[in-house]
Amino acid sequence: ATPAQWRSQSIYFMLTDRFARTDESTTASCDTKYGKYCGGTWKGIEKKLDYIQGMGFTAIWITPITTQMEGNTADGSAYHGYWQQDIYGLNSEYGTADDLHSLITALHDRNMYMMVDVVANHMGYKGSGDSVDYSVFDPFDSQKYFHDYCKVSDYSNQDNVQNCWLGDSTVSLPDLNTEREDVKNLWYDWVGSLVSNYSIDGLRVDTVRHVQKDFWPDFNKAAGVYCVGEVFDGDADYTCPYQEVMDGVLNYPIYFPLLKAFKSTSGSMSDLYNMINTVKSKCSDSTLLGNFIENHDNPRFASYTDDMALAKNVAAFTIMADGIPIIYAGQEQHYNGGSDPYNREAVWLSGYNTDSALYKLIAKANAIRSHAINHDDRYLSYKNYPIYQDTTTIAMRKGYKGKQTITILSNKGSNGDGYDFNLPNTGYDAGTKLTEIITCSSITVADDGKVPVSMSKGQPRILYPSSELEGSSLCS
Ligand code: ABC
Repeated sequence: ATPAQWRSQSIYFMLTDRFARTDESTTASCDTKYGKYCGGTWKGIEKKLDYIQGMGFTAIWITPITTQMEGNTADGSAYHGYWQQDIYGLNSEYGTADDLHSLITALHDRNMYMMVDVVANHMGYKGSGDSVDYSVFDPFDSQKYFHDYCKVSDYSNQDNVQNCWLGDSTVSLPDLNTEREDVKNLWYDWVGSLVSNYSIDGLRVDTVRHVQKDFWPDFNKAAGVYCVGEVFDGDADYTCPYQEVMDGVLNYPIYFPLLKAFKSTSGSMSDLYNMINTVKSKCSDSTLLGNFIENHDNPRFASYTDDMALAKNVAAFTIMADGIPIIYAGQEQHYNGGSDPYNREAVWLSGYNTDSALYKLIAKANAIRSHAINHDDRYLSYKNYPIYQDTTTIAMRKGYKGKQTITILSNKGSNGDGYDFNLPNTGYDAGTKLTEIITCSSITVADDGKVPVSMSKGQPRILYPSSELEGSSLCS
């Protein structure tokens, strides 16, 4: 699928090993601290597509599928999929090629997309960087394909970031010499075949900042589908330029101020307000970025605060702002694991509860977003912008006049006092009847054009013109 087709999607991201098992167990133990395989499979995912679609997701992103380093180490095993050794084989722990085909067919039958994670920067080796037996790798079976061993040690030095190795002395990540023509061509051929063999719709590309920029345009072209790259850096001046070499990047610039604004009841709204504008001006297309507040590399949101209202607000932001929403499996169950590996809890242990507060909030936000998209084909290209802030509130608008959504977020938290205020700059005409989507209450725009908003217990608010809701089951 193309970038334009991806723009309207909403992604549910999961570690294949941790989402669902073929036996559909909801009790199989999975102690994150050991870093071992817990038994999640592609068949398991296929059996739980109702659960995913029930939240309004239209796509899934799964962790890498290639054959991995075997065995266990002090750093755990390759259950996450980022320690590949044979790029042509599949990780048999997750199932067979038939299972993967079957999952993708099942997604396509539901008009959903499959995004697969790919790693071109490195392989994975059980042992230190100076002890690698290169013959275990397919196809990169000789030292000549790799950069000389040195450790990534200085993220302010781009040569060091690109030419040295990630990992540690227990599991090293031999860093491919992606300047070599043969290495480039092997990757471009590989990615084209992978996408066509499995009918993959999009790719999440790992460690993009660790490979020289000029490697990526041809990689993205060879893939022939939307690619979203991981550039783990909060500086928009650093991260946005990667959108010149790849369709999209994960929105790390927003991630940090978003987290800061909502992880406590005293976070800064102005940093977030400013970053929305910064990203819009520095990235070539903010509507093709991947928005998230959780992933497998960072502590869960609920590890900072167990406040449900704050968790709802960040989820609402992720879905209603510019870009493609990405929710990390387990976020909807308010999982609260800390840093890697504790943030990789098995989702089955939640019993796939569809009554959880966040499951329902995410479903609502995805539903109003989809409705707004289907209702106005220009909705997605309208760039979201912040229209209001005070010390605990931020509001933003997306969409052309008469069909815009207004999202109002608060970091007062569940114990926050109720307050009313008149929201300016929404663009709605005086007298317009609005529906507040979270509570399904009605509001009329005042004569002066301001919207009387009633905030309570730190809950988010999403406004939309009531007359435009026709054809939607929301609040009917
Ligand atoms: C883990 C732990 C190790 C532990 C080991 C057992 O397991 O990290 O401490 O010892 C995979 C596995 C991991 C495993 C690693 C290494 O491999 O999933 O469990 O490590 O063996 C991607 C994937 C990630 C994956 C890999 C490797 C890459 O999403 O799951 O990890 O294929 C860097 C990379 C980034 C990578 C990330 C984990 O590490 O750039 O690609 N993610 C700074 C740097 C970032 C750096 C980050 C974390 O630190 O700029 O480039 O990411 O090390 C902000 C700044 C940021 C800054 C942050 C910390 O602060 O703006 O720039 O990020 O303010």
